[in-house]
Parts: sequence; C-alpha cells; structure tokens
Amino acid sequence: MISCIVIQPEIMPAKPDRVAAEAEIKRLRDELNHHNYLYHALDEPAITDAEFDRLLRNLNDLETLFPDLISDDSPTQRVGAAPLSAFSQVSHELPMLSLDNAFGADDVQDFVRRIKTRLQTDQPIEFACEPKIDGVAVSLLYEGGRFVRGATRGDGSVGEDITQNVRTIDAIPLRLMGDDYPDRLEVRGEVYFPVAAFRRMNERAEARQERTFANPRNAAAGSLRQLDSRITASRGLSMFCYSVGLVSGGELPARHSEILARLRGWGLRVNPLVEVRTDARGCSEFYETILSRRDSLDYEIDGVVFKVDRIDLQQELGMLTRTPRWAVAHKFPPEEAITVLRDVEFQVGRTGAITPVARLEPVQVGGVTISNTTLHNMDEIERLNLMVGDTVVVQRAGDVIPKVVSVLVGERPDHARAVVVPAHCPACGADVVRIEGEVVYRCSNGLACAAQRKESIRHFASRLAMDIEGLGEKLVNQLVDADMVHNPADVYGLTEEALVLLDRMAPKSAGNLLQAIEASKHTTLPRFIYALGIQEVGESTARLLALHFGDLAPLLVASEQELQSIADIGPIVAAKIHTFLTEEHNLSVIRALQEAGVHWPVETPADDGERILGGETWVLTGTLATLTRDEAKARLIKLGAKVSGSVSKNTTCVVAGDAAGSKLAKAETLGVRIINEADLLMLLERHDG
Ligand code: 9MJ
Repeated sequence: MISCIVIQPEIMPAKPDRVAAEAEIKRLRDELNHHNYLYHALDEPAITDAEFDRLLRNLNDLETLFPDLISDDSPTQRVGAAPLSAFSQVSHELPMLSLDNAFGADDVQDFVRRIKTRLQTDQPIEFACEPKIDGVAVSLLYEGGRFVRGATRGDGSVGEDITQNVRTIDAIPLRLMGDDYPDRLEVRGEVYFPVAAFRRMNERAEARQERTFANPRNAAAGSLRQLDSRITASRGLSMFCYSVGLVSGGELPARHSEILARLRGWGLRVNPLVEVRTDARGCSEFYETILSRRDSLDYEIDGVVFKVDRIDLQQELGMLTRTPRWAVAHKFPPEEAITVLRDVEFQVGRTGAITPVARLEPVQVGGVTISNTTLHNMDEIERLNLMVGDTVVVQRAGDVIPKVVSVLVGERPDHARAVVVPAHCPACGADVVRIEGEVVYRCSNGLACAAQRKESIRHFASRLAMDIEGLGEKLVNQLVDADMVHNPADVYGLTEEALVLLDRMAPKSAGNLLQAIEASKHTTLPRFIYALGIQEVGESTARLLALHFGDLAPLLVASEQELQSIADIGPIVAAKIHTFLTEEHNLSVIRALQEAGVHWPVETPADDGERILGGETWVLTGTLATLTRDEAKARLIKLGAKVSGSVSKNTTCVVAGDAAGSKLAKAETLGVRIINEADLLMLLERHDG
C-alpha cells in the first residue's frame, strides 16, 4: 500500500468547523486502519491504492487545518520524524528468546520425546507449526492499543530503540483494532524484506552501479538500522508476528495458536500458513509441505518452528538459559555453503566458447551435493577476484543451479594461483582467441574441433531443434569419438549395422533411434534454422527469420542489410548470421541435410508494416505464468512488433508479469502504456499472434 502524502494547499476547501473536523478525522482514521488491515493482515484489499491514497490525503488536509488534532497513531504519522543521531537502548522486560535447532527428522523426534518425558505423559502433544521467517526479530510495544515502541532483539536482554523506523512499516498497525486487547502488550515477530521488493531494489542499485545487498535478511537489517526513517519507509518492509512478550492488564487465550488468532483480530499480521499438528509425525509433514512451497513465497524462510500449543504445558516445561524447552526450529538445508575451489577447468561449447568451470570440494547446498559449477566467463572470475585454492561461498536460490557468489579473500592460502585462460583449446589444441568487444574466449578451430562438433550435433538433435529422441550427450560423444559422425548431416547416414557396434546399443534401441532420426526429417523452418546452431540465433530469432523469409533459399542469399532490416535483429546478430551462411562448410552441411530428406512446410513471408503491431516497440518484463518469454516474444513479433529489452520513451507498451522490476518502474515514470499477461493473451488470441 503506497502511503505518500501530497499536500495541495491551492485546492483546500473552506475550513470546516472543529467538531465536524474531529468527527471526520476519526472516521477517516478508522477507515484507513480498516483498509490497512484488509490489505496487510488479511491480504484481501477492498479498495485500490489510489483510493487509499485519496483517503490519506483527505485526512492529511484536515490535520493540516487542525494540527492540534494530530495524534501519534494517525495513519499520516508513519514518516516524517527528524533523523536520529544514534539509537538509544531498550531493556527487554522479558528476554527475547532464541530457538534451539533441529537439523533432521531424528532431532525433531528427540525433541518430542524429551517433552513427553519431562511432562511424564505418553498422550499426543499438539504443536503450533510456523514457517521460520529469515528476517530480523523485532518487539512491538502497544499501550492502550497504541504503538509506542519498536525494538530490535539485540542480545536478547538489551536491544535498540527503532520506533521511528518501525512506524514506517505499513503492515504494522499504529493502533490495534477492537477493544479487548491488554493495556500493555508486547508483540514479537520478524520484520522481513519481501523478495520481489528486494530484487527490485538490487536491480535499481545495480543500474546505478551502487552497492547491492547480499540477501533479503541483510537488506531488512540494514533498512531497520537507518537513522533517517524516510529511508526505511522507502524500502517496503513487512512483518509477521509470532509471539507475545510482556502482557499486563488483560488476559490472553490458553493456547499459542489462539493467541496468534487474537493478534490477527487486533490487526497484526500473522503468517497464514500456521497450523496445529500432533506429535513428531505431524510436524514432519508440515516441514515437508512448507519446504515444497518455499520457492513460491514472497519472503525467505530458513525452516519451520514447532511450539507446544498449550501455554500451561509451555510453562511447565520452562526454559534453558536463552531457549525455551517447548519450541524448536527445524532448519531447512542451508542454501549457502562454504567450500574450497580446487581447480578451474575449461569446457568448449558448440560455438567454440571456452567456459571456465569450477571444480569444488564437494559440499551440500540446499540439500544437494555440488562439486562443479559454471563460472560463466573470465569477466566473472575477475569480478569475483577468484583464485584456485580460494575459500568460496556457494549459493543456491530456488531451483537455480548453485553458483559461486563470493570469495573469502582473508582465507586465501599462500599457494593460491590465478585462473589463466589456456592458450590452446583443451579439446583440439588449436589457438584460443578473444574477439575484440566480446567477453568470451573461443577455440579458433570451428567444426574441426571435436568438442565443438559434439556440442553442435547435440544441439542439432535437442528437443527444441530437430528433437531426435535418444540422441543425447553420451551417444553423440561415442559417435564423434568413433568417427562415425562429423557433422549433423552424418546423423542421417547412420545404419543399424554401424550403431549396434557401439557400447550399450542393442538392435532394438538402434531401431528406435533410426526411427526418431527418420521422423525428424519432417520438421519446421524455425526448428531447422535454430538447429543449425548459428551464434546468437536462439529459438525466437530463428522464428523471426523463418517468418521473414518464409523458406530457406531466400535466407541463404540475404545480405547483412536485409537481415538488419528485420525488426529485432541488430547489426551484431545480422553479421553472425551472414558469416555463418556464407561459409562453405556450413552450406555443404545444409545441402547434405536437404539431400538426406530434411524438409519443412514453406511459411508465408510477412510484411512487417502491414501487421497489427507493425512499427510498435514492446517490452516484456517479469515472469509470465502461461507463456515462456521466448514464446511471448515470438508471438508479438509475428504481429509485427519489435520486442526490445529496455524501456525508453519510444516504447509503445510494456507487458508486466510477476515480480516485474525496474523496467516496470521506468515505464511508470515515462508514462508508457502497461498491460498484464491477461491483456496480452487477449490481444494475441484476437489477432492470432
Ligand atoms: C520466526 N523466525 O519465524 C520464532 N520465528 O519464537 C517464529 N521465530 C520464535 N517463532 C520464539 N515463527 C522465539 C523465536
């Protein structure tokens, strides 16, 4: 919810009388608090952000006319306090606890067993099960229902007073709802940085070449430690509440889960995934469910927490020094790990690109063991300041392949050595070259290099290219090593007699493979162009070329200029295509493929200008739920649009998917038309894009 306040004195109405103003101020505050609650605590907004802002402006206007009616808990008073010079200290009247950790189902079983032994019972025990938010623990103090103080956990006994910053977090009510709250109520929970907002912030920082934050937790901690609360306000922090501390002048329910429900009723934000489960088995099921949902949440969690639900049993169990006996955190496998870079090897790709690959001391990251990972290119190695022998941090985010994110330079051993690009191709021994202006180093030997041959044949057979099932990496390696296949066209000359001589190739699998090879002859022009493996020609560019030329023959004779005239093809790509299609060895492979019977239906070439989106420039940003980025791009291009990677004042329209970031923000600033995925689908369907 955006809560910026714009004062427009020139259109201020005549001053209302004080009594009427007081009533209206109260009405507006109640209404705003109610909508804040619907938006943040229940995630069910009933009005738009613009309507919310209008109400907030009305309230602000009235408070400007009657400043003595302003109170601390007014929704207008979140931001605006003068910057501090330092934070003062806060002593927690009741210590803020930390949690004991469990690292596996066995630890959880032990925890439940210990509890039953202490309570001398073999009756089932109910646990409140909560996601463990990876943020910053914060205490909120309410007196008479008004928010009066926010504090960090600190060492558990003494924290810092961050009241001004906490006030700016829209998800935290400045006034509790209802009237049955205790006179003094301390609520505890975790302030966090929503993942989408975190990514947006880092994207913006990167664009301005400013420092980025390593992860949402650090970013939340950094945002809460700002002496100027306007900075905190700009960050879009949020909070989940998960327990109470000090309570006086009122009663709370007898179960933890009911206390959470009560907190929610007072307008505080409680995680919606909290459930009550019984015994170790129920807890483990909860763990698995939450683990499987982890990547779809807009906040980071590093485990789940199990708490004995009955407060009387919690009291009976008591505490150790800093951790309660009645709770445990079952941690997820860490998504970050530290290991040693043993070596860097270089792999040769389809286009000869020499890619550095890290050989790591095997380490568990997010539940999988990793021992290799790509380092992308030499610029990345330089950026990381990486040397062989270094201790490195490996991180895995979601289901992404783990990567080296930083080097612990302080741990660098004396024997560390620099990573050097080999002068000769590790596969064929030819010279390695770096074309000016390019990041990558390449083997200069083209298809005479066995590694490039293997990769180009593997690419040719891959699913989005000729889709030859069964012709995977291992088989391609064997075929090239045995000198049976030198180029993609040779695949169509394979025979059963030759294939059965290979390792693990029975007549039946040879037969299946030959059938798949035969079936692949009937293909489409975009697939064929993509299968050729021209540098910079991915699936969507291949579609573009097919659409423009309709058949292969006109593409083969196209000039660089004509290629460049196609929307979305720039001079670099045009040059790569032109070079590829003028090299004799490539042309002879193309001829051989056609002679072997590879064919496709001719497409109707399209005239860019006549199509519905002819002359328009579109930008895709964020994640689309029903289309891949390439597919959306290709379909827009089919309707004549140019699809660009960046927003400018010449952009016609931006399609904003989920978690859209800086491009969306820029489009908003420039006033460019923005549509969502549903609008895009409607447009595509209407015009058969
Ligand atoms: C987190 N971090 O989400 C507790 N926590 O309870 C939850 N932390 C906690 N509970 C007592 N859900 C001490 C800490």
